[in-house]
Amino acid sequence: MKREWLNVYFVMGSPDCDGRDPRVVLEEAINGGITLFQFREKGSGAKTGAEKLKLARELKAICHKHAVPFIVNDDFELALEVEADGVHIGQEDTAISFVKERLASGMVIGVSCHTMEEATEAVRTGADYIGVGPMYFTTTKKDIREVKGSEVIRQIRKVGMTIPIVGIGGISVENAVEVLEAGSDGVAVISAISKAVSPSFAAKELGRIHNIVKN
Ligand code: FQP
Ligand code: MG
Repeated sequence: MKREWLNVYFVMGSPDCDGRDPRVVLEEAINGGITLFQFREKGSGAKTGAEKLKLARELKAICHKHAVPFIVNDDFELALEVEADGVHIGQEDTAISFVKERLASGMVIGVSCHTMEEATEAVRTGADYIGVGPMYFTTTKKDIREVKGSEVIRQIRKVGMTIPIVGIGGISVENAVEVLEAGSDGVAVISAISKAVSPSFAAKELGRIHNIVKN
């Protein structure tokens, strides 16, 4: 994968879209310049089974039409089935080693980390990138760990780890600069784009901020 994939990473499933069509929200986010998409069909009202599979295929098609890579959250079997570009795995999900053995060649594996120790272990076991969070308080995810802000990212960079990092959790245009300045390659957001009046404008703003900090 390219580090630049993480610049503006949009994570979303149908429950995050406030009743709007997730396909339309994704199209708008892509128009606004997102660089990576993760299908995270979770929470109340989330689709399962054949409906989840259908939505995954539709969202992947939209991504690929615009050359945006498509990642599946948690479910590596679904990722394989829809020929996703990768999978994102948390500390409470299937073990990285188990997932890595089963992925198709070239598929990316992202791993959630909350501490320096987890980051070190993720690198050792072959993660392609890590998602570090929660940066800030969020209501999108119910089972969050302690909020530590950008401190963990700063620590990881301080010891010289070069793995691609994306910050996640409560990130918005208000605090994205801090995350990027701490050493994150990009920002991952759910509601900042999915619940925005204009997902396209929200994505564009995050891209603009990324550009200012990193160039
Ligand atoms: N980082 C990222 C990424 N995506 C995620 N989904 C998470 C972290 C959180 O398993 P996890 O992963 O802790 O919770 P959940 O499966 O409920 O999302 F960096 F890719 F943006
Ligand atoms: Mg997970």
